Amino acid sequence: MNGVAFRTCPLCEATCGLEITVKDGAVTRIRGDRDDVFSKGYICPKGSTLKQLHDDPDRLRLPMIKRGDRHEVVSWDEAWREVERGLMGVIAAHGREAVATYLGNPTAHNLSAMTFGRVALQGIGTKQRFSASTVDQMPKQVAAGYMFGSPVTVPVPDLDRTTYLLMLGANPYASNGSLCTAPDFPGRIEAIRERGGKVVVVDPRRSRTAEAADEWVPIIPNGDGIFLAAIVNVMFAEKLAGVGSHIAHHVNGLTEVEVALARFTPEAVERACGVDAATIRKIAREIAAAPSAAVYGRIGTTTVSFGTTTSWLVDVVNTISGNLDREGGAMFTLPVAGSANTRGNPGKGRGFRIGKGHTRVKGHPEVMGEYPVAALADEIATPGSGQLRALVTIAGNPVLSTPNSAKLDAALASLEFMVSIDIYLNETTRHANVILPPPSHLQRDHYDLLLLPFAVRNVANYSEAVLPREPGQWDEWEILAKLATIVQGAGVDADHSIADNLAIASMVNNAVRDAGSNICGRDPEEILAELSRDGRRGPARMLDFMLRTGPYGDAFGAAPDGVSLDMLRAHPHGVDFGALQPRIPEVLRTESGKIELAPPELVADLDRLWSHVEEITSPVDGRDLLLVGRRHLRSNNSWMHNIEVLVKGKPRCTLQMHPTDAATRGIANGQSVTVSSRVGRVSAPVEVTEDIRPGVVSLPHGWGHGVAGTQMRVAGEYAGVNSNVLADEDALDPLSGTSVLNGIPVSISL
Ligand SMILES: Nc1nc2c(c(=O)[nH]1)N[C@H]1C(S)=C(S)[C@@H](COP(=O)(O)OP(=O)(O)OC[C@H]3O[C@@H](n4cnc5c(=O)[nH]c(N)nc54)[C@H](O)[C@@H]3O)O[C@H]1N2
Ligand SMILES: Nc1nc2c(c(=O)[nH]1)N[C@H]1C(S)=C(S)[C@@H](COP(=O)(O)OP(=O)(O)OC[C@H]3O[C@@H](n4cnc5c(=O)[nH]c(N)nc54)[C@H](O)[C@@H]3O)O[C@H]1N2
Ligand code: SF4
Ligand SMILES: [Mo]
Repeated sequence: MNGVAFRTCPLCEATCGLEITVKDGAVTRIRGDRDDVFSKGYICPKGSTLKQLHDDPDRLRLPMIKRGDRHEVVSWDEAWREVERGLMGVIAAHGREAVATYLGNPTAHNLSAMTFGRVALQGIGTKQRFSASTVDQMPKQVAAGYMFGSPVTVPVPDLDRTTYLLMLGANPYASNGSLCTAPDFPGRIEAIRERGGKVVVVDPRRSRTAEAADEWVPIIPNGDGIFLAAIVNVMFAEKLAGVGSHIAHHVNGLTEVEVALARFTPEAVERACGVDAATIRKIAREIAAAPSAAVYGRIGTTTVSFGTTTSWLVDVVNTISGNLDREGGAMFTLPVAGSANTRGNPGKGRGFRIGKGHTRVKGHPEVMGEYPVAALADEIATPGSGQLRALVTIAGNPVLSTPNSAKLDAALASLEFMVSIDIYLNETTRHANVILPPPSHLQRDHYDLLLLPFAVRNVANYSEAVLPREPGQWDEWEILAKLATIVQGAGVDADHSIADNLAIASMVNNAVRDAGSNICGRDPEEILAELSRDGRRGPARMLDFMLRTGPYGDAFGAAPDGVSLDMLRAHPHGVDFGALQPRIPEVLRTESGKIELAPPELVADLDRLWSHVEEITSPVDGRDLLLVGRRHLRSNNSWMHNIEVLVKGKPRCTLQMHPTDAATRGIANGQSVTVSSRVGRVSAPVEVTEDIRPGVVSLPHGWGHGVAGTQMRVAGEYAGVNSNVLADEDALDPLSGTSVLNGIPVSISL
């Protein structure tokens, strides 16, 4: 094929449009698509490396089976037979609850996984589900669930219209943003300042984002909860609080919040959060006085022990400052392909609960149908009834991404059977009996089903595969459907399109019976026939259904100008449905039909939060420093380190340390030191820098390559160390099961 193709970058949450030139079947150039309705030509250094990723000789093209301590390439047929033997063997001997699943981050950027991941999980039929959510955003989802009734109803800062942005624990100059889909996030921040607004960044490190802001507030790690509690306190005490007439009738619990936070005065919390009372008061007054303001918290506020309560307080400040659901404040996207908050009864629902089950060994509650990944190693390694014997990983590398990695690494080695759907033989998949590789990112269709619902504009963008699949290569949805078919006991020869047909039929049947659907009462057969015309199947068929029944959908003819997959195909640069619009009360799914500003589960956590105020910040057993993480623009969690152009140059896996901390310990720049926590130790070179708060050190995650049995040559040359060897699997936010990955007590030895 020759020509130019347009495609959304699937690597991070920014969803940039790419312009890809193809000559004689090979990609010759990738640059930003200037006509993309959302990204307008913006691209970061990772976007153009989709070509290198596609060409990477280490990227798996064929399945592998582990024989002894080596992986050998096998045919798909052989791989499927081994999957059946292994998984059905474990199920026959120990039942379905002996099989665990782990879904990694790239599933969120993958149309196949977003549509057929569920099909695979239902096929496996286990409640032992784990994912990267509990080392990431789960606290935001739990807080949103309690406040707004659905865990997908997370408000996003209205970046393009706000006049004041308070950002905590996020570094979009490196990450390009998260749970706030905004291509060229840095440019959007700069625009706030250009139009006379103000940007304040709260972070123990002077990140690139902090550098670009008007003000850097160097907080003590895990201090954000009490810092925000004090901001709320000031707003009430100084009579600055007011939810605004636009939502006043839709808020429960305003007085309860005021009372519950009465003790969190700036003077009470300043020592524990490291931000002086005067600064806290000033920021509270600035937010209240700003024509519009948005508070936004991310990884540094969620992967801490008060993640959920902090995420709640972010939106309490947004609400009581009158900025929730209004232009320039914190708003709700209206997703084109629909979501849980566009379905069902507008304005009312069943609310949100956790704890439908508990983990066997340590009793952690279920949250959103899964258990904390921090519990996975114990559940595998602890003998007894209910012990996990098999694991299926889909696009995940938990050995580098999750706490007490050394323990998990050992536990994976003890499994009876493991299957990984992955493109690399890496630190995690080296334990897999079978690895099933999906096609490369350029060989698949794309739509950001999970990320566009958190975008700062209402947009839709569908892209078709740029390169064809190699003969015999299974698409990722087919791998997932086949896995579901096999694990349901249908045998390796059964046709996986049965799983596809059943799944779409069930979606259609539910919609025609749903009073809130735009196809309620229609003939399901007619809808199915229309969807399947021209042989359409798989994720494209499901996406077409979601678009047409979504808030802008064509309702299968009832709204002829509405959206369908064909309509998006005719718009390769995407379709922009405009800036965010107010959605309260329609977006709410609480039982009361109101915003619950003081959910009992969160108010109850305030005693624990208060104990943090009183805690003397003295060293724990000599561990006198707090470790935090960081990201780099040219990196992507653990898995893009095999691309030379991204990893070459100065080593990035360094331990950042303030000059005072280095001097008191006699440490020179570049010197290698040992970092120890309760659970492990690693050695890393020190990078002495003023850009970090004294008492805090920073090591990035996702490194620690070059392990025996992996096949990632470049990553092995830039191995670095695995920071999650230091993360404690027992340190969790109890409300969401999310691990403490920031603010880990550590000590340094030479
Ligand atoms: N200390 C510390 N730890 C952290 C974090 C932190 O900030 N600090 N961040 C946490 C966060 S936010 C996250 S999201 C997690 C990530 O945790 P994980 O999702 O477990 O890890 P990733 O590094 O994203 O690994 C992705 C895996 O998917 C594979 N892959 C890539 N693309 C595809 C694809 O299209 N299909 C398939 N099947 N496989 C694919 C890669 O080869 C790799 O094995 O890490 C968490 N861990
Ligand atoms: N280049 C690149 N982009 C990525 C990724 C990547 O690995 N590389 N990963 C993607 C993923 S999966 C995610 S979830 C997003 C994450 O996106 P972000 O949330 O923006 O994550 P980070 O860039 O790690 O920024 C987190 C910041 O929190 C600070 N911090 C640490 N502890 C605390 C604390 O207690 N309080 C406060 N206030 N700050 C603290 C850290 O110093 C750091 O600057 O990025 C995504 N984009
Ligand atoms: S910012 Fe994210 S979406 Fe945009 S080009 Fe870079 S990796 Fe791709
Ligand atoms: Mo993440």
